[in-house]
Amino acid sequence: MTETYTPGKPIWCAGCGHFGVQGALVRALEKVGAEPHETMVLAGIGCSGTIQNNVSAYGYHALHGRVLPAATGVALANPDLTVVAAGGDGDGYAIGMGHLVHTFKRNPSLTYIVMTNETYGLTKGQRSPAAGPDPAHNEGIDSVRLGLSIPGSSFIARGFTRQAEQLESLTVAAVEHANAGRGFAFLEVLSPCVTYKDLYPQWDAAAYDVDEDPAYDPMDRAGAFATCQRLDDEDRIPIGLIYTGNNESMEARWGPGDRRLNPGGPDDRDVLHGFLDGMAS
Ligand SMILES: Cc1ncc(C[n+]2csc(CCOP(=O)(O)OP(=O)(O)O)c2C)c(N)n1
Ligand code: SF4
Ligand SMILES: [Mg+2]
Repeated sequence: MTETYTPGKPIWCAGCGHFGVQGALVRALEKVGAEPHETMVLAGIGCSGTIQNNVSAYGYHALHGRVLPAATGVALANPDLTVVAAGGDGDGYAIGMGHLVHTFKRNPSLTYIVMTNETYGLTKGQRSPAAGPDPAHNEGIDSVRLGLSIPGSSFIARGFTRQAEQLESLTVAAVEHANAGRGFAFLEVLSPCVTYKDLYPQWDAAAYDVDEDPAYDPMDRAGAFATCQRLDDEDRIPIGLIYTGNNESMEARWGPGDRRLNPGGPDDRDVLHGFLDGMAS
């Protein structure tokens, strides 16, 4: 299938940050050696969600906010696939937020890239949860600190489309983390919507690169949280590898071949087959 599939052309406005996210992802997949037939890109709705049309891989356009449960199912069903979920901050931090919290907690081995632009680009510029309620202040949801506060999380990074080389390295690190079976690799990307909310000037001024700070230790969860909190108080935004740890992944916890959501309960594959048999009869 992937041999005959020609990736689509992006439908994004000229200058949209999502081009940079896609470029970094395509280069990262090449670098880690993820072949198209061994890769699946799943995406949410929104301008960002169309990314799965444009990458040479298996693709899935999820229901609004539901990309993470779909991606978790794919990763569990075929652990040999490189699984990349992607979407916007509206998709991931509003209707999809419950799934993000529980995916941090469960720690399945897949990559999730969130293109944050503080707006709903596709539906013409409503405020996203990352923007917060008050346009004058940066009081939006910070998913980096959210992830740090959940003990099961194992990889948290933030890139910026203005920093293309770093974004590519972070994308490689995220995919490698997931492909090594080390758990959920969360990569938020500051990806401005130049049409409805051009944050390039503000984010250029506010970005603080923790990768360049020799005193910053990405293995120290509490230290990472304290640094992110302090930077936020100073109206700065940390970018770089924020946290990496060695928490057990979901599939390692479940054990090979065990697909039961309720330990001791029926195998979910039997439940599914029973359901399908019932539908067919
Ligand atoms: C169930 C449902 N509710 C609402 C919508 C309308 N809708 C389309 S895109 C979108 C938000 C997109 O914002 P974001 O995820 O941030 O992506 P962006 O366009 O900014 O890249 C919404 C609410 C929808 N498609 N489906
Ligand atoms: S509306 Fe905004 S997010 Fe959507 S393609 Fe245009 S610049 Fe990008
Ligand atoms: Mg958005």
